[in-house]
Amino acid sequence: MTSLTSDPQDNLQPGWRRYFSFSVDHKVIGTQYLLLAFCFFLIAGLLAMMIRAELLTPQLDVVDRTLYNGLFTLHGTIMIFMWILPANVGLANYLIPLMIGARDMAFPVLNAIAFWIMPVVGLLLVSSFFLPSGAAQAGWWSYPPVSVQNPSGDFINGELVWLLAVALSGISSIMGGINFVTTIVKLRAPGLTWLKMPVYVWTILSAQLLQLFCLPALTGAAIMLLFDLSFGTDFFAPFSGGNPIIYQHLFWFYSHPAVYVMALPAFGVFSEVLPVFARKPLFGYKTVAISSILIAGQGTFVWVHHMFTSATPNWMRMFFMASTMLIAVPTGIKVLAWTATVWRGSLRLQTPMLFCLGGIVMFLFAGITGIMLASAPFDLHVNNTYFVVGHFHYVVFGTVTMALYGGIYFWFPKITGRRYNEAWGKLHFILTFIGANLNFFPMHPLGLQGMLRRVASYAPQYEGWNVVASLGAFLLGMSTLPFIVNIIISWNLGPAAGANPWRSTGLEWSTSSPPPVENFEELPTITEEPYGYGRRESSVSSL
Ligand code: HEM
Ligand SMILES: [Cu+2]
Repeated sequence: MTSLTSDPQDNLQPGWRRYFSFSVDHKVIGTQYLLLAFCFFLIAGLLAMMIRAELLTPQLDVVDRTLYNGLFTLHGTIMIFMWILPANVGLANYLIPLMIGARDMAFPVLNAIAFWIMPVVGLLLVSSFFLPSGAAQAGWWSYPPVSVQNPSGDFINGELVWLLAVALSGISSIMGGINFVTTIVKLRAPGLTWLKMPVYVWTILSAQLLQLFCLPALTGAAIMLLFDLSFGTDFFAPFSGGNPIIYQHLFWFYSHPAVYVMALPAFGVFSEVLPVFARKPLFGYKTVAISSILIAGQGTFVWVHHMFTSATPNWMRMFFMASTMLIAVPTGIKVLAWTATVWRGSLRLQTPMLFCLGGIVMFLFAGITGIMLASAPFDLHVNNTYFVVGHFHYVVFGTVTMALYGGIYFWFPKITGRRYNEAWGKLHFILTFIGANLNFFPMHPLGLQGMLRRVASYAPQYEGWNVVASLGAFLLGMSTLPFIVNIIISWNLGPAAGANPWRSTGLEWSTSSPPPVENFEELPTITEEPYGYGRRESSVSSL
């Protein structure tokens, strides 16, 4: 065993001030990512409330069409690039070195640089609303030809700022990918073989390999599109001979796998939380671990399911329909394993567990509508309708945001050294679960009845379900209040948590809360399999 000395480079500021400093400690950076991402979650949520306020009635009454386009474009973009992705990176940054028994990430300075790019990305996106020509209006996918039209003639316009922001966030994420993959491959503690790694580490490895492999396609495409828009090139602009379909391929070559970059860490959180609150080992650990790599591998061969209506030849539709449906296999394995893990367990329904169970239920629903959409004949009918919007919100909110909440509650005692308030946590869960289903379920019947997405006004026949959805959205907006109050008060005044309040067997719980700068007093040596609940219950309770 190697003993560790503290690193003079860590420059830890006292108290909250450290989160505003250029720290290279992965725990500070992880928390910085989480705090930044949550602020932008609130901003994008506010944009969603404005969208839902407009959709409360069939007429155009709250905003004008130009602003509405900017609202949904920036809502989607900020939610993805400034909430889900960086929040996942933040949690992983905090946890990965602790879970593999390392003292930090492989490249701490690169880690800090990758983080500090993100506030710039967020500011660029939000500030674009204040440009004379307004924010980008081409939707979060920014398809040409809409995205290369510049009716205002201004050189600095919303679309240009949008493209810069997306390219920058891509550069930050590629830096992160290099760092995570190197850390997991090279810095595992002695004895931590591949098949002893916690499932969360497997999911982050899979997700970050996808970032490295696929993200350059989007970052490159965004830069090329920027040239088309601002410097008159014609890669994708159809009026001068460019090919807009190539842009769609490059966009989805990343943005489908991006769904797994967002969802795999959520699967990791479910796999960590369930065994602790069911007091049972994770069912089928090895299969669950390997299925993450399978999902990532298969996930790079399905992107054309977003392009069934883009003049795609039939053979291609058939291929991508089949490849998409095949992903249900490794995904189904996970759902089965989670079900078997809680089956006949002595469940403790505390807040992290509630969010994970709620998230799995909503993921099951998203999986079913996903299989429906994978079928090309069905997709031809509902493409560009609210059915699609409903489906992916069950993924990005119902699954990933719920898992993030669950993970934040679960690791809150580790990060802060304090306990959160359980009653406020449960209230938060109930409001969120009801709000989310009221908000996103009605989108499915609306889509099946033909209501198009990205419209600020609609035919009166759609009003009923839209009222339900908007009320659900406002409830969802309010649901964040007990969370914010709980986090702020508990972080300052909560009772001390101790090293291992959940009596978990995970390595991150074997060090103090919060962990010392160098994470472990001594580098641990790993001898046991993960998830020793039940098997090792007696030794655990002596902790
Ligand atoms: C907080 C609750 C949320 C509400 C009330 C909400 C509501 C909506 C609505 C109504 C639309 C459709 C706008 C339209 O087509 O006119 C939309 C689009 C979208 N939302 Fe959300 N959403 C929420 C959370 C999220 C989250 C967590 C994500 C995470 C990625 C997300 C990502 C998107 C994306 C990518 C679009 C598509 C934008 C586009 O069409 O270009 N949303 N949202
Ligand atoms: Cu996809």
